[in-house]
Amino acid sequence: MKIFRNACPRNCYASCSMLSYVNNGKLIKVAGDDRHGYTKGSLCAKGFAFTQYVYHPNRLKYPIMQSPRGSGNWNRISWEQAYTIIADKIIELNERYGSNLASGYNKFSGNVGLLHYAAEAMFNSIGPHTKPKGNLCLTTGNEALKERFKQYEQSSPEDMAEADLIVIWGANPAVTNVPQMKYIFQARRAGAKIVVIDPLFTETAAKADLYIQIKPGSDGILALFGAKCIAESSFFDETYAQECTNNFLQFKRVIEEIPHADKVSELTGAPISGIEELARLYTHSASSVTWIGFGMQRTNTGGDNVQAISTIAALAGILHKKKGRLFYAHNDIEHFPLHLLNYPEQNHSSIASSREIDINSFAQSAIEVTDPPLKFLWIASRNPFSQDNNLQSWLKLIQQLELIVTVDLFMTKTAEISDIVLPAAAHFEELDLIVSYWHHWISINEQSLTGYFESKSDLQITRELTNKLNELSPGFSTFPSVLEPLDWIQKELSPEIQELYGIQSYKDLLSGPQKKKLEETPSKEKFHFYIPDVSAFLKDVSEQEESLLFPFQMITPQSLLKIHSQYEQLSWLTQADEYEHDVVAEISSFAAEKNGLKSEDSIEIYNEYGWVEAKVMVNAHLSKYIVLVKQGGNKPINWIIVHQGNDQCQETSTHFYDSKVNIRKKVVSAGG
Ligand SMILES: Nc1nc2c(c(=O)[nH]1)N[C@H]1C(S)=C(S)[C@@H](COP(=O)(O)OP(=O)(O)OC[C@H]3O[C@@H](n4cnc5c(=O)[nH]c(N)nc54)[C@H](O)[C@@H]3O)O[C@H]1N2
Ligand SMILES: Nc1nc2c(c(=O)[nH]1)N[C@H]1C(S)=C(S)[C@@H](COP(=O)(O)OP(=O)(O)OC[C@H]3O[C@@H](n4cnc5c(=O)[nH]c(N)nc54)[C@H](O)[C@@H]3O)O[C@H]1N2
Ligand code: SF4
Ligand SMILES: [Mo]
Repeated sequence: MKIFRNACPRNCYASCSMLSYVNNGKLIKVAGDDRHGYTKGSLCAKGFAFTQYVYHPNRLKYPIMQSPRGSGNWNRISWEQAYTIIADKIIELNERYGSNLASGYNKFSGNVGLLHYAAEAMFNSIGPHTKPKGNLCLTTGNEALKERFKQYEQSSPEDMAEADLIVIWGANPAVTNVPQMKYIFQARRAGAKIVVIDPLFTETAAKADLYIQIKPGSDGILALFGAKCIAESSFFDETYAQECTNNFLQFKRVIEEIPHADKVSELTGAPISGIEELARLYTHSASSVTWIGFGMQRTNTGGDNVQAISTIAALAGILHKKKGRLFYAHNDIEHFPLHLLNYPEQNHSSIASSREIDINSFAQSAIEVTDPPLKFLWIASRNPFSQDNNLQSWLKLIQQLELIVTVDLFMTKTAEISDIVLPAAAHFEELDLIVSYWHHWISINEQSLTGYFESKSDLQITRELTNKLNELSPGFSTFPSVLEPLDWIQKELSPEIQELYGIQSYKDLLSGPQKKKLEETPSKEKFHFYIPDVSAFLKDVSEQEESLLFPFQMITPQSLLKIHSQYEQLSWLTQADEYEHDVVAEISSFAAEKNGLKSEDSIEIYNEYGWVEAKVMVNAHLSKYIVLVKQGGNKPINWIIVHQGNDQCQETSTHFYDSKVNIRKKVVSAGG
């Protein structure tokens, strides 16, 4: 039996490191790694289910091709055939249009390892092409925090255990960040109060001392009210506040306009007692934590709300001489050279650079670009036909594409509409480096298994495709395909990174993950207060009031036993037939009564983009404004979700929760 050190490569806060137990080349067990100072040996159920994931009967074994597209008429092809078809197409498009702009890719978060930027490197190596720009998870919040702090530095989430108050705005760690819960419980055992502010009574809310059910998108006004209470408290030291910030006096003038608790209650739907208790807890806390979740910034008003919440966090911090902390996410990954992501683009004689398309409106924008139109799409680490918004535009996009290649481990909704599907390696089958966006630990992911049938790592696929391109058209790609995975790892562990993590080589990571050296006091910069136009802000919140046509806001949050569309075919985690089940629409008792519905009734959830059939589940905890639906499944709800963007053309995350819908009973025809 051999034991290897791996790291979970999912787009998950925890980036757990794990041990894989391999006997005669077979993975027999996965365990948490107790050398990881943050996860301390824990894994979630998805981590433990990797032994089933790796050998799942639905895992893709060989390159396959279908004709015609979408027919399900798949045939096995060799890697050599696959590379030849793909390289021929890229080269032919280049000859047709005089550049590679007609070739492009869409990639996101299937595997977040640093060596998974191989596709980006390969495309850069062939010169200007079409690529996605942005991040659909967390950009809105990131941009908002950049306005408040020039450089937002997040302290160790392990320190949450020492807080006396933890206020969680729109995050659901009991589902999305399981290892963090032990620090929250530790704080609670030592007497801390836990507050959860969320439109849904989540698994995290169920563990809280105070739960505030809020109307989606109205956090800002609640936060500003709390900020006013802190600033007006008798303990508050204004002189110190002026020293720590650069526009406190300007902010003080805004405070006058912030309404009283009764108006805040009317606008947010939160009870006055809850609002006052929140303000009291913040005012009396000596070491508060304010946690801004990704969930609460998935709307058009999300950015403003993040700014308002960072204000209450800053004031709480100032009140107790910098002892209050703010958590969102960090960008430690940007310390790394990211040689693959930043691989220099090959020069083109007349085109300066690649064509960038906003990832939030990828398909819609891709159909709009012409000269040349997008004709070849490479999809990796991504399942847009389940997880993206605006799927009607995706349908149009695929009609214009001459070749779609998807690299994945399973036959996803996206693979189903592709021409060629290439089998990707699982993380045990490749070497990689994993950097979290939440804690500050780095983990190596050793290769513990040989490839599953003919699957290959994304990096290996890139290397081989590059060779084929250069064989057919010498000099087409500049990608150094001779470099091995370990060469890329060593390039990432530059002298600066070694210094930052206190290591001398990758070998140090083989004996355990390492933590980045953190500065003693993060956020040393002065806080710059958010100065909202309060009356416009209030108007925005009240205008969100009921639309008669689409009175419900549809929230489609993350699920405990899945990562987006992943793992939904694993019987260890879901009921075998759950994938095939109807969509379940949770509605409030109020909505059920008003629409004459009961649990198990068949309905349609609809809006201007279409409709999706669903089964009703009446949820007594649900607010009357909300319809709650899970992501993924065989009939993804994303068919009726469209990101509207914002008027200011700012960089944002996708506004998945700005989705207004209505419901209607499904009419069953006489024939049944
Ligand atoms: N098990 C599991 N874990 C995951 C993932 C997964 O799919 N499954 N995905 C990972 C990824 S990629 C991400 S981005 C993170 C997301 O992590 P989280 O942000 O924790 O998760 P979400 O489910 O997006 O949203 C959290 C909460 O925000 C609430 N919310 C929505 N709108 C508002 C609002 O206006 N105000 C307030 N106060 N709350 C609001 C929702 O009701 C929801 O309960 O999770 C990561 N972890
Ligand atoms: N309705 C709704 N939609 C949402 C959200 C929401 O809250 N509501 N959340 C959004 C968020 S925050 C996110 S992050 C996105 C996630 O969007 P996606 O990243 O598209 O979602 P996943 O379902 O995780 O799909 C990743 C795919 O990558 C594959 N994969 C895994 N490992 C590898 C690998 O090593 N190589 C290759 N080539 N493929 C691999 C997986 O099998 C899977 O099919 O979903 C978004 N969509
Ligand atoms: S999904 Fe998240 S919590 Fe679960 S094992 Fe992976 S990193 Fe850890
Ligand atoms: Mo995400």
